[in-house]
Parts: sequence; structure tokens; C-alpha cells
Amino acid sequence: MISGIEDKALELGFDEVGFCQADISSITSKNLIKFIDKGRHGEMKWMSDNLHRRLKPVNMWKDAKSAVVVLANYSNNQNPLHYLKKKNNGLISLYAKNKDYHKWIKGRLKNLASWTSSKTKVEVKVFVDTAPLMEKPLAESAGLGWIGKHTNLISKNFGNWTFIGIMLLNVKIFSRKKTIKNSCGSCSKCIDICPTKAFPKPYELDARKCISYLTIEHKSHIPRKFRSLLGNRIYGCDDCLAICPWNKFAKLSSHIAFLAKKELDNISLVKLSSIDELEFRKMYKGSPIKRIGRNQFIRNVLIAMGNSSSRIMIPHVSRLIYDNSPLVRVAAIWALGKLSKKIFNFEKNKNFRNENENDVRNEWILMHNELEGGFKNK
Ligand code: B12
Ligand code: SF4
Ligand code: SF4
Repeated sequence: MISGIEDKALELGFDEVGFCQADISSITSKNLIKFIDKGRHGEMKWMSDNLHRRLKPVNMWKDAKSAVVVLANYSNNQNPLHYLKKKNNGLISLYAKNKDYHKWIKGRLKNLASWTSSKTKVEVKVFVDTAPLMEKPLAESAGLGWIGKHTNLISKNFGNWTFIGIMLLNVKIFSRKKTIKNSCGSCSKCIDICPTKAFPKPYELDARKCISYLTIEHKSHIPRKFRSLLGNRIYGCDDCLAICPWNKFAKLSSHIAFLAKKELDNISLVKLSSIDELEFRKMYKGSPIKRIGRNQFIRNVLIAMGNSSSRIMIPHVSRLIYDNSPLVRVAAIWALGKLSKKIFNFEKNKNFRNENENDVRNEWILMHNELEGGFKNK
């Protein structure tokens, strides 16, 4: 049975397959509790709400005995770190430059599940990210890689650029692969490069400080202390993965669905700042970016514009001071303050009195104080 499932999974397009018991160690469960207790999940309320279910796969499905774990390679041979210097362009993390991986993986896992049920009497259930199984520890137990200091799974076949998918079964099957020894050694490149210092310790992440969380999961205003650190990253962040020396094993993905779409790759911030709701939905149809909606996306674009030090941005940022969304207006005020004190003061004099939203009024005041407190601008 085991080789049949493996062959079928590879035939469906997955790049690697492993098997393990449907269980995670008690240390992993305890660490998940610590993570939640410390509030490191931030606004991702589903994590605390589903805590009990996530502690063990059997809490999700009581009959679960083993797990089929699949990897999908999404490397497009780009080094995202090179694009950080292109300050007038928005940097979208590698995983989001084309199709939504949830759909890609889920579709194939469902096919694998139907195939398995048709060939055997085994019962199966599939999980991808949206269902909150602990995927990385299962992938590690299945011998597909090790969890690095940056908290992600590293594969000796594909480096850092893999998605994980899981299918649970109600029968026991044993892994044929040995677990892979953690090979981080004394390296600390991922910890050192993190722009927001999101790792309290190696192997621990405070999601609230991670740019991936701030740009995607955090729905309200990005806390002021992180805004400058975002640089031109407008959706997710790849720095800790991209710096990892084990990317020497990365290979170009054979899945067209994950290769960077030209129109989503390093687009001009000016162009992005002008898109309305309809254009946003059209542009990001089928992409994970669509999930955050136009206002949150423009919020991120504006923070990047504020970080660009580029005067060509000023008229485009000024226009968004008049946007209907308070989320957008706050980010526009911040960006304008970063780009030009003179135009900031002009717009403030024009708009402050008429502003009804407290958050937006507050941003005018905070930025004004920041500029009067010695902020230098050309
Ligand atoms: C929530 C989540 C996030 C959060 C939190 C990230 C994180 N490291 O947990 C945010 C939004 C920040 C995020 C970002 C990213 N994510 Co994400 N994310 C998830 C999700 C849905 C759940 C992960 C989870 O349970 N985290 C909770 C914590 C507790 O887990 P953990 O970090 O693994 O914690 C372990 C250890 O670090 C340690 N530990 C942690 N905290 C503490 C605290 C103490 C005190 C102690 C002692 C120990 C300890 O013990 C824990 C248990 O083993 C998974 C999918 C899934 N269902 O598993 C995808 C997943 C992990 N993400 C993925 C990806 C691709 C990303 C990004 C690369 C996307 C991007 N480019 O922007 C970044 C990477 C950032 C990073 N360095 O991790 C992939 C990773 C694939 C892989 N090869 O590992 C996954 C598996 C999705 C998938 N199906 O492929 N993600
Ligand atoms: S994804 Fe970026 S912000 Fe998040 S931990 Fe890695 S380097 Fe830090
Ligand atoms: S950069 Fe170094 S420490 Fe971080 S995950 Fe890669 S090998 Fe491990």
C-alpha cells in the first residue's frame, strides 16, 4: 500500500512523500502552548481557539493513526534578497507570486484521498494549512527535512522552498525514511538577517514581529515601530529563508502554478498605489494576495512608498490621503511625512480639521510630532 500511495502522490505532482505516525511529540505540544501563552500568535485568534485540537492529530480526528506528508517545491530560482534594493518596486514573497498554494495542494491531496479510498478500505482526511494541523513537526517525523532555527522545514532536496500538505489515515503505516539530522550547526544567518528581530531565540518565532504576519495576518494599522523595517516588502517576507546556506539544494520548481507571474513580479509601487477594488480583485484572482483585500494591500504599498525616499511617490501618496478607507489614510499620512515635510504640512492643514476618525487624527498628530522632533527631509 505504502509504495502505491507514494507513486500516486508523485504522479499527481508532489515532489517528495513521507510517512509517519499521526502524532507529535509532547515537547512540540508544550511549545505550542507556550507560544500561545506568550501571545506570540497576535491577531491569529484561530490559533488560540483551536489550541486543543492542534495539540495532537488525534484531537482533530480520533481515528488518525498515520500521516502521509507531501512536499511541493516552489523555488523559482530567484533570490528575493536582490529585490530589496529596488526600493521603487513592491516585493512580494516568493510563495505568493502566482497561484494560491492551498488550492493547488488541496486539489491534489483530494485526488490522492479518492485514489487511496478506491484502492483500499482505508479511511483518509486531508489537511492543508487552512485546517490547523501542526505540519512542520509531522514533515520532520516523516524524514522530509529538519526544522531550522528560522522555524521552517529545510529539505535536503529542495532547500527552504517547499510547501507541506498532509493526509491522515486510520491505519498504521511506518516510515521508510530515516529522520534527518538537524544540520543548522553553529550557523545563525537567519536569526541575524531578520529585519524586525522576530526570533526571541533560535527555533522560536514571535509572529507579532514577523513581516509575514504584519503584512498578511495583521488587519489593522501596522505598528509604527515596524514600518521603516518593512522596506519594500508588501506581502510576506523571505529573508530568513533566502539567506539559508541549505538553498544550495534548491532546484527550479517544475510547477508553472508557482513560477513568478510577470505581472506580479516586482511591480512599480506607483502603479500598485492606483488600483481600486475591482482592479485588485482582477489582478490577484487565484493568488493568495486576494485574501487580504485592496485596503490592506494598499496599506502595505504605502508603507513601502514611505520607505522609498523617492520624491516621485509624493503625488501618488498625497492622493491616498483622501481615500475612503481609514486604514489607507493612516498609512498615506505616515508615508507622506517620510517623503516630504512641506507637503505633509500642507495636507495636514487642509485635512486635519475635517477628519472624523480618531486613528487618522492621531496619525496626523504623531507624524507632526515626529517631524517637529528633528526629522530631516530633502
Ligand atoms: C501560523 C503560520 C505562520 C505564522 C507563524 C509562523 C511560525 N513560524 O509559526 C506567520 C504568519 C508568521 C507565518 C509566516 C510564514 N510562513 Co507560515 N504558517 C503558519 C501555519 C498556518 C501554522 C504554524 C504554527 O503552528 N505555528 C505555531 C508555532 C508554535 O509553531 P512553530 O514556529 O513551528 O513552533 C515550534 C518551535 O519553533 C518551537 N517554539 C515556538 N515557540 C516557542 C516558544 C517557546 C517558549 C519554546 C520553548 C519553543 C517554541 O516549538 C514549536 C513546536 O514545535 C503553518 C501551516 C500549518 N498548519 O502548520 C504555515 C507554514 C508554517 N508557513 C509556511 C510558510 C511558507 C511561511 C512563510 C515562508 C511565508 C512568507 N514567505 O511570508 C513565512 C515564514 C516565516 C517563518 N520564519 O516562520 C509553510 C512552511 C513550509 C516549510 N517548508 O516549513 C507552512 C507549513 C504552510 C504550508 N502548508 O506549507 N506562518
Ligand atoms: S520572514 Fe522575515 S520578518 Fe519573518 S522571521 Fe523571517 S526574516 Fe524575520
Ligand atoms: S540559516 Fe543557518 S541557522 Fe538558519 S535555518 Fe539555515 S542553516 Fe539553520
